[in-house]
Amino acid sequence: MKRALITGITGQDGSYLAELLLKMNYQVYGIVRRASTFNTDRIDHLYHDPHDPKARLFLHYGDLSDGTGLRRILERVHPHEIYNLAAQSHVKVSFEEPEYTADIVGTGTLRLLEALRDYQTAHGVQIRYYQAGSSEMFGAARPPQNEDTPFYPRSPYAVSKVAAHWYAVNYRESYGMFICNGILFNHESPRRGETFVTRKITRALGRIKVGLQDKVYLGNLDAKRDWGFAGDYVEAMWLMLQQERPDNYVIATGESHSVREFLEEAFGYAGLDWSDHVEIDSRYFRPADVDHLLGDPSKAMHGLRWKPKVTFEELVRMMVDYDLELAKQEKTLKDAGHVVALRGVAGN
Ligand code: NDP
Ligand code: GDR
Repeated sequence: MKRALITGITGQDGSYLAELLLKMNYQVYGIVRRASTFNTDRIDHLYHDPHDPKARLFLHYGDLSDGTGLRRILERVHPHEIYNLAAQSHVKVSFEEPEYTADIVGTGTLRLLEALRDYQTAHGVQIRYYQAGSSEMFGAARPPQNEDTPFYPRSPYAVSKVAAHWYAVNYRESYGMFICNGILFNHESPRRGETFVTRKITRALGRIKVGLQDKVYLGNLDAKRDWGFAGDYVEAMWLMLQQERPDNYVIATGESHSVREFLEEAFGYAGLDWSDHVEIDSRYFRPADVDHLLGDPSKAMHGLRWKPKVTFEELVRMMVDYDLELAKQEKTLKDAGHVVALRGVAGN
């Protein structure tokens, strides 16, 4: 049975990837960071008590800031594949916490690669490693962007992802390690963090529709992104590690939309006019933003035989449907006298 180790398993992508690998009969090991509250909501449906013979998902406490802990986990798990998805992944937050972002996203990747290099030498094995790169690395580069487009990062997050990308390339070239860099464009889902713009919009829309709130406050509506579905994108991660040779791949839909277009699609689907409910608040603008990301996924389509299945319209509707249902549940709780927090709606 193949064993995969996932950092960032509690995040959006980690949960879809764990689901995919379990379906393919892997044993899945996830690294979870300790928090004072439970942070495993997205994977709770996959978890069985480790005493249960059905259990194939196992969790270990760990953090990308703690290299010794990462080394210990490798020795306990003996993985065949590693997916490094852990990150402080919020671009706006990276302007507020640049040192922490660099430590986890950039140096954290280096810690894991160092641990892996030593593990491979000690055990005489080769493990396949996936590095979660981002279209943010292209930043201000002219669209469409592909594997040959030079990086022009526009935030501490993006600069840190560029560092992680080049560490990964350098370890591949220096030590012959099997390391793939996925350069993934934005991908969303009903499990998307509630402070990213798509989910912030659909969460607010659900609540507006059932009368729990009236407005949502946003920043730059002109930014254009190439939005796909997270469930499709984790398949590309797996495919990269099944190839004969490690490489870099852009994963995208090849179609971009502005935040304004996302609003039109989402509110239109729910039978509302977005302009009645959206206010601009300067606190959501970034010191430097990325205007237009549009990926060219030709290499992945030919080399990996990967293509996105969910369209932009289907993605928006999937998220709106889910968040409308969630808002109805909140409404029921509120009507029964419970406090319903505005968590996520007013975030970044
Ligand atoms: P999320 O923010 O949803 O998940 C990030 C994960 O990293 C969470 O499990 C989080 O744990 C974990 N994490 C954060 N800090 C640490 C740390 N110090 N040590 C260990 N784990 C940590 O991100 P996504 O799932 O959306 O993205 C996955 C990866 O792909 C990230 O690296 C992201 O930067 C990158 N990416 C994402 C894209 C997207 O559109 N979604 C596009 C391109 C790249 P916790 O749950 O406790 O917070
Ligand atoms: P992004 O995603 O920065 O592309 O990073 P996000 O959804 O945060 O922003 C997309 C665009 O929307 C604009 N915007 C707002 N953004 C947020 N979060 N909140 C708002 O209120 C708001 N109003 C307008 C932003 O300015 C931006 O232009 C995501 C993350 O998942 C990264 O980890 C990943 O690497 C990239 O996608 C690809």
